[in-house]
Amino acid sequence: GLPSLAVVGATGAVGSVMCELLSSRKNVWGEIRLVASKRSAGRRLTVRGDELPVHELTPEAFDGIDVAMFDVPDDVSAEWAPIAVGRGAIAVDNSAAFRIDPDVPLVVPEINPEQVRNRPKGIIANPNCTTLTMIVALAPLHREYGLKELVLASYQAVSGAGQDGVDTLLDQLSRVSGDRTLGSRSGNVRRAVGDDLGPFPAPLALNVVPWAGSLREGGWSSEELKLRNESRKILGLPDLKVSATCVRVPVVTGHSVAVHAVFGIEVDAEGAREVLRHAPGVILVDDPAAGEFPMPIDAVGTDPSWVGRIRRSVDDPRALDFFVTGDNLRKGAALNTAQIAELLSKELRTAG
Ligand code: 2RA
Repeated sequence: GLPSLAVVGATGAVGSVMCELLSSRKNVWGEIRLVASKRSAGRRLTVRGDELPVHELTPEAFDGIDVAMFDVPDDVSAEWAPIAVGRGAIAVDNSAAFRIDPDVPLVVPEINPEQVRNRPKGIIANPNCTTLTMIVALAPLHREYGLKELVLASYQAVSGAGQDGVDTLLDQLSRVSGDRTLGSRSGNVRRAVGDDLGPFPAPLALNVVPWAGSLREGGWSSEELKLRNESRKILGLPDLKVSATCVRVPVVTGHSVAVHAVFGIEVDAEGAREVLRHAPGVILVDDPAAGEFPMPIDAVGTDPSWVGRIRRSVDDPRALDFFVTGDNLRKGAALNTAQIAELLSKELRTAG
C-alpha cells in the first residue's frame, strides 16, 4: 500500500495550507493522520474530502506512520521529531531546531533533492520561509555565474508569525481606518493601535518594522542569520558572504526579498532572465513598462517564486539586483515540506 503520513501542527497557519495541498496534489499517501497539541485535539479538519479527527501529540500518535511532517515551534520539534523517528517514522521538520545540524540535510527539491537520502538522524529539515522564497530563484543564477556575495533586504508578511500575526495586523488596520490624520505629525499611530502588538515589537499598521525573530550577538536578528546560514548550507557555499536586513511589512501573506548578488563572472540581465525562464519553481514577472512586477498580492496562493526587476549593477558588471516574492505559507513552508515528503513517499514505494 501507499506510505502513511502524520501532519503535526495540523491546526496552525501552515498546517491549514498543508491540509489544502494534501487535498489538491497527486495523492501519494495511504493513511493521513492529523496531530496537534492537546488544546486543538478533538477538532475535525477536511483532507482529501474526508473529515479527519485531530489526534493529541503523544508517542503513540506515530505508531504505524512512515513519514511525519512537523509545523510546530522549535522546542516542540526538538523534543518530538526524535520521538517520531524512534517510533519508525522519517521526520520532515519545518522548525529551526535542526536546520543547521550537520547530520540533518536542508532540502529544497528544485535545488538539492539528492540530499533527502543523506539523513543519519532520520530527520530532514525544511528551510525558513524567507530563505526559500529567495533561494529558488538564486540557485539557478549561482549555477550559471558562481555566487560570491549577497546583500539582502526582506519585506516579510505577518502570517510568517502565524495566525496571531494575521489577526494582529487586521485588528490594527480596522482601528486605524477612517482617521485621515494618522501617519502625519498630528496623528499618532501608536496611540490609535493601542497596546496589543501581538507577536511584533511595534505596530504594523501604516508602518514597517525592521525586525523579525529574536536578538542575536552583534545586533543581528535570528531571521537575518537564518538567511545567511541556510543559504550557505543549501548552496553548499560555506564561505558565502551574506548581509541581510529583515523587515516586517503590513502584508498578510507573501514574503519578498530585494537581492544584490555578486558573482564570479560578468553577468547580463537578459542572460539572467533566460536562466530564470527555464528554472523550476520560478515565474519571471519583469516588465516594469507594463507595470508588471513580482508582488505578494499576486503571488499569494501560488506555488512558484515570482522574480523580476532584474538589473545588472551599474557599478559592478559581476552583480545583479532583483526582487523576488513568494507565498510564505506555501512554497515558504507547506509546499516545500510536501515536496520533500513526496520524495520520501516515492523512495518508500520503490523500496517496498
Ligand atoms: C517569519 N520566517 O516570517 C519567520 C517564520 N517562519 O516570521
